Amino acid sequence: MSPIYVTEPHLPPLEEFMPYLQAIWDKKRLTNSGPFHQQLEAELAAYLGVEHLSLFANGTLALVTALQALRISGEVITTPYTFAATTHSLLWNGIKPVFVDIDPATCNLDPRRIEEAITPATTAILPVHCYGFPCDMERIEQIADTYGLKVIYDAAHAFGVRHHGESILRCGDLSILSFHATKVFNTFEGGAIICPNAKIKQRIDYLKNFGFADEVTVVAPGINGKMNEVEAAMGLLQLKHIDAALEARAAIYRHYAEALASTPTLTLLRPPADTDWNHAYCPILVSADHPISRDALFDRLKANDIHARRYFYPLTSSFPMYRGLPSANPDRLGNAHRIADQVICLPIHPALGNDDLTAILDVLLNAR
Ligand code: T4K
Repeated sequence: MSPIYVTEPHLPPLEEFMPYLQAIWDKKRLTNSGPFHQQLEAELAAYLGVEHLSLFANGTLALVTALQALRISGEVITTPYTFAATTHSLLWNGIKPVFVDIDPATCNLDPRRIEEAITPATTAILPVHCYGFPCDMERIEQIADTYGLKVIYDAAHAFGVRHHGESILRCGDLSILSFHATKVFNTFEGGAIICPNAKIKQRIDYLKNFGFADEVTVVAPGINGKMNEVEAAMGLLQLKHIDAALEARAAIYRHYAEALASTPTLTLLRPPADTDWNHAYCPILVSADHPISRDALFDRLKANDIHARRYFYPLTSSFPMYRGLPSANPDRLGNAHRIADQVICLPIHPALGNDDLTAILDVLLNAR
């Protein structure tokens, strides 16, 4: 059998991509808000049910720019249970991350712990919809309103997720998406900032293009965060296939759920009730009384050429550049450490076949 990876990018048939490439070759428009870029911004906003979005070269530049756009400074409250990019985006803006523990039920920032972390230097909250599981947005935004804080959601995992029938991307001041190869919807590399109005989109569009407002006017110290035409074209093609890809993921998750139902020491994590989820990841927790440890199980899968991942271990608060912060003290982040020590993300992607699932479950359920 060939190796099985935690994910595999969904790629539409190559022949469907060729007409897009031909159009790019014909027009010689490669980047800087070309026609495919403009078309993808409009089609994605419509598909996701949001007002506006600004495309980016990747999710990390989208995060860095979102913080710039809202002029965030000082301290920002965030989760340690995330990918490096979330926390690093703060440091790249000279902002001090303040880690707050997670709710073990959702793996997301625990709103009950936010208020005690607020200081006079706090300007914003940067929660993550981890695995595409919606944060407790109502409570987070109540706190933000009370204390006059901005909220930027790292929604890198949350493409297309709805909660109570509404897109979760509409919440907070801004949200960012990632369209990396490993994501539900990919443009090879890519990302976006979801913007609630045209005014903020305009500022973000300036910021991602060096701060140019027109040929001779530079209004901000912007960066080069632009998505190119080949990536935008890939996004347009991916949109034609996304519903089938999401359905294939849901079917795989259901298969895992049925197979793991009678093994209480392997717990499948689930989104909160009334979530129209995207099955971006398939996280399970290996409890302490499981016959073998999480790491031994992870190694056993690897020995069988099944490359699961421990997203998100280690916590970003344990990285050398953050672990000296008072808020990175493991005693304050008990839930995050416990989940990071128990989690394995199982392979899930549209091309995963029944034979693959049988092989994965065979190792998972029989490893002693
Ligand atoms: N915020 C959050 C919460 C995020 O999770 C991320 C990214 C970001 C922000 C930043 O967004 P971007 O700037 O990346 O757009 C991966 C991804 O590189 C990263 O995008 C993602 N989160 C993170 C959770 O996962 P790695 O180090 O695990 O990637 P890698 O290369 O080990 O890939 C995992 C598996 O996927 C491979 O074993 C095989 C498969 N794969 C991967 C690639 C790149 C393929 O089959 N083809 C490919 O081209 O970080």
